[in-house]
Amino acid sequence: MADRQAWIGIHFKDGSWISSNDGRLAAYVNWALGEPNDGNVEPCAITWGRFQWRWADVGCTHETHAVCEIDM
Ligand SMILES: [Ca+2]
Repeated sequence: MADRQAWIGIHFKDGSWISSNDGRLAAYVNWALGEPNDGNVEPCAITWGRFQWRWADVGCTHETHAVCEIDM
C-alpha cells in the first residue's frame, strides 16, 4: 500500500471529474502540476504527499489509504 497518499473520492466519467459519493461535478480541484494527465487511463484521484498533497489521477486498482467523513 502506497504511503503518503489517499483516495479523495472523485473519479473521471464522461469527460468530467465527479464525486464518487453523489455523482456531482467536483466542486473544488487541487491538481498537481501536470495532473490529471489521462483520466481515461487513470480515472481515479488521490492526494499525494510527493506533490505537497495536491492531486493526481491514477488507476483505480492502485492500493492506498482512504479519507472518510463521519458524523460526530
Ligand atoms: Ca496521473
